[in-house]
Amino acid sequence: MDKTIFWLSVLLILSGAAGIFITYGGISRTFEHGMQAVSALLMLMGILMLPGGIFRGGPPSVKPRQGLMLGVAVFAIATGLTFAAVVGYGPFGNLYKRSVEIGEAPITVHVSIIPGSWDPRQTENFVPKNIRVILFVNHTVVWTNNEELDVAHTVTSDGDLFDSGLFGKGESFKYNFGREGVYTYHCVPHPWMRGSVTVERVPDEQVNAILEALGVKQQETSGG
Ligand SMILES: [Cu+2]
Repeated sequence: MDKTIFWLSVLLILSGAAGIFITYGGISRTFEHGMQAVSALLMLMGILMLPGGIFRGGPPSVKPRQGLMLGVAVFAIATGLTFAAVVGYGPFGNLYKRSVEIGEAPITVHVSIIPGSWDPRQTENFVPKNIRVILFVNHTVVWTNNEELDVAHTVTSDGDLFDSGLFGKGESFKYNFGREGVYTYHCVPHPWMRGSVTVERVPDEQVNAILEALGVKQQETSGG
């Protein structure tokens, strides 16, 4: 076992983990993308170096009991961190909340809640029903209640991501989608009213090309 390589790789993994923790914790947002990339790289280097440190010059000479305890400790920490990330606990909470922090897109997409949507026989309610948007191009969606009668609707995410609450005739609800994915939604008082938003992410150059082609003035894409 090579102690220098071992501790260096542990240091790399820890600093990488710290970097990822900090960016996901929303402490530093300015350098978010760069910092995540660097942190992930540090962590990867550490993980790749670790076996070299442990097995260099023969198998590790830890006593069975010590080795077992070390193994259990490392496993427990890794499991804990993974679990925290999956459920969005603590600093990982922002992993899921980031969708609402993105700000408005250069282009707004409109979905109409057409007259008679309150009636189950009206199968077209959210129009268009299934839409695709691109991050930083048109991730801002506005739903407008175009009922002729005084009927309120909601735009409620199936996955607890967004909920307009009831909004009446002539009113609208706006949401900025901040992460790629498929988001299905419904209306609470009229559960047969269903729709979906598919959010896609394309490389920055492509975003610029699309905006240029559409003649839209570009906005600052990084949050601040
Ligand atoms: Cu409704």
